[in-house]
Amino acid sequence: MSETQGFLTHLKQGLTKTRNNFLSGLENAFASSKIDQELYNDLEDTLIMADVGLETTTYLLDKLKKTVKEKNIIDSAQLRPVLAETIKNLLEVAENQPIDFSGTNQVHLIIGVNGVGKTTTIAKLAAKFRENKRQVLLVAADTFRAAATEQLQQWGERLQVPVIHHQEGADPGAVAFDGMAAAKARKVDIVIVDTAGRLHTKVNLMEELKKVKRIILQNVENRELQTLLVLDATTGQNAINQVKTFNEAIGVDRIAITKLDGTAKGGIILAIANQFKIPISLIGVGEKQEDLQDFNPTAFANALFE
Ligand SMILES: Nc1nc2c(ncn2[C@@H]2O[C@H](COP(=O)(O)OP(=O)(O)O)[C@@H](O)[C@H]2O)c(=O)[nH]1
Ligand SMILES: [Mg+2]
Repeated sequence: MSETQGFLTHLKQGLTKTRNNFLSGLENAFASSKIDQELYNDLEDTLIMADVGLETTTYLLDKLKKTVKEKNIIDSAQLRPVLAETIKNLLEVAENQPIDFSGTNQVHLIIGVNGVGKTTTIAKLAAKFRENKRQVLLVAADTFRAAATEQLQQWGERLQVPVIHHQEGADPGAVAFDGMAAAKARKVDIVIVDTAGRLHTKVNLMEELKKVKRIILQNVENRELQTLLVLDATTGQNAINQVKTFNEAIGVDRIAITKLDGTAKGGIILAIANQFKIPISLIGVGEKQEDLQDFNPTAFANALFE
């Protein structure tokens, strides 16, 4: 099997739940060859069920109806590829901006609420940089729970990557400061900063993250700071609010969507692409390292329909 085929098979497997749901909905909608209101209603239900959201579902259906008119389509079988193409075009709007795993001078600030998969994603990222012989430094700025630092340290040991950390409860800004100083002293290529994500003190969290970002920027030198927001696909429409909140407070350069393997509602990715135009760079389709993939709109759309 070629590398591309392997990638596609893996993506399809990861999207099994979403795909099965989506395909059975489509089968139902396209059961009759007639293009009528019932078909549009069924399509609407299918998209809403997949967590595409009302706004984006309406957008997609409007596009479809327009194409049906323009191209004078009368058979529902002809509509299916049009839907696939429309979804692909929508996903391309969130033009993916892949992380340059063979690059240098990068600082990645990883943000997102608790449990979305930040630390796991960091480990996967670090492994990919290591594969490209990049020197990586991890910074444990999630000081809220001791377990968070321990988790990152374990990954550091496994991947043979140094981890800068302080005690539980320490100031995350101070950890970030030490992290940047260590990066300079050790001349590492890539710095990845883990952060806390507890939600019950949202205002404090945002203030804390702003401070971490400020301190990184003050010590960034010739490195480029890039903020990656991690979202959990299983949280559904709430992910939309998370993008809004984090983007307004911190600014988000890239989005990673994890746990697409664990949900039938992978359509959330369409809602995010349509509503924010922030590049979706990475998707997580499982817990293993190879389960973190560069997001490819065409492959994703194909994986949904095939
Ligand atoms: N199924 C699945 N689980 C994931 C994925 N990414 C992360 N997880 C799991 O989600 C849980 C929380 O991850 P963690 O990285 O600790 O989240 P954090 O609190 O944001 O740092 C862990 O059990 C991970 O193994 C994914 O893409 N798929
Ligand atoms: Mg964590």
